[in-house]
Amino acid sequence: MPANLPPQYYELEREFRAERDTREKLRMAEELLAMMPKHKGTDKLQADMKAKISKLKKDLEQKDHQHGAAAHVPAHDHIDKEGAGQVILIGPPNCGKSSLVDVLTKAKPLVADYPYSTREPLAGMMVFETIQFQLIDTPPISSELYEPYMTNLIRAADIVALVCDLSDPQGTDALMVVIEKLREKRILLGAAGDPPAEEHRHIVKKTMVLGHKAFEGDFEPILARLRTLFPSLTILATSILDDQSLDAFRRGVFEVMNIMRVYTKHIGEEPKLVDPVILRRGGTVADAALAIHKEFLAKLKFAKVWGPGKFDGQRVQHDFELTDGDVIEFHI
Ligand SMILES: Nc1nc2c(ncn2[C@@H]2O[C@H](COP(=O)(O)OP(=O)(O)OP(=O)(O)O)[C@@H](O)[C@H]2O)c(=O)[nH]1
Ligand SMILES: [Mg+2]
Repeated sequence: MPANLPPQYYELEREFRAERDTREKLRMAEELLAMMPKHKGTDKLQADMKAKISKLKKDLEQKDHQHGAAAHVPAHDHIDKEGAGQVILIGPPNCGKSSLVDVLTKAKPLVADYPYSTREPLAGMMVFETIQFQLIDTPPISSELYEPYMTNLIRAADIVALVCDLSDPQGTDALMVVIEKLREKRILLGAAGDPPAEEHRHIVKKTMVLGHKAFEGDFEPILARLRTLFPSLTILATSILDDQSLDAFRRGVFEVMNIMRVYTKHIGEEPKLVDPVILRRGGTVADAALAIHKEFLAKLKFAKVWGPGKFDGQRVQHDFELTDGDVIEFHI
């Protein structure tokens, strides 16, 4: 019986054979298996791929074990998420990624006036009003360097902040190298949504673009070029020397994350306006209750809400849509 595999299968299989990084190879093998139509004609192929997956897993375990035993080399391809969202800063060498993480968080990455200074990822927390976002500083991406673990790190992040050096006349060319490199790894930088049909195996990573080292020299033309190159993306001009631009970045992350904050209060008490429940925009009273506890939602009778566009203490039902900054009092 013919296997009837889709053409994309053969394409991915070629990449799979060429790939040298074990973790990436394992990911591809799993993707290949998922792509196989499940019928008699592919029984043998499926079994072969399952065997390859199990061998790759074993190799990976062995590698991790060796690393662990030898020098406790940390695995760089995963950083536990903290806060309301994880933002990975990526870009060409020397564009200012580490400087941004340095001024926006308490982390202390190496900042240097020479390229390729960052060798490994480093996370820090950035405060935005009443919540925090996790920023990840990363090694540069260029035609000379691509750390294989970057693929998994970027895939896992909530948002990519693509940093372009506005003081470098070749800044946008260097950016294109980054974009192409990621396309090879089947990551498209864009607004959220499905990848174009011809690239359906790619994932689209929500991206914002930072025109960095702004407000000095002749920065406007490159900024304008960024706007032309990425018409659908949020583009911000930033400088570590300009606090207003850094505040705009904090808010920009919040906007691109497409989340909102809802503050809960006990009956008869004043709201404390700290530690909000984080919801997707457009979330309802029921979503807020569920975010607290499943049982809470089951017991909920109604809620009272304070916020713009509502009567103070307006009594609302489960499907009432909340907005950022609302205060809510649950009645169970
Ligand atoms: N004028 C100006 N210089 C900046 C700004 N941000 C960073 N720099 C300088 O740019 C250089 C590179 O900064 P880094 O933060 O180390 O750059 P990076 O992107 O982390 O570099 P790699 O880790 O090597 O890829 C340093 O000399 C910084 O002082 C800025 O907003 N304005
Ligand atoms: Mg750096």
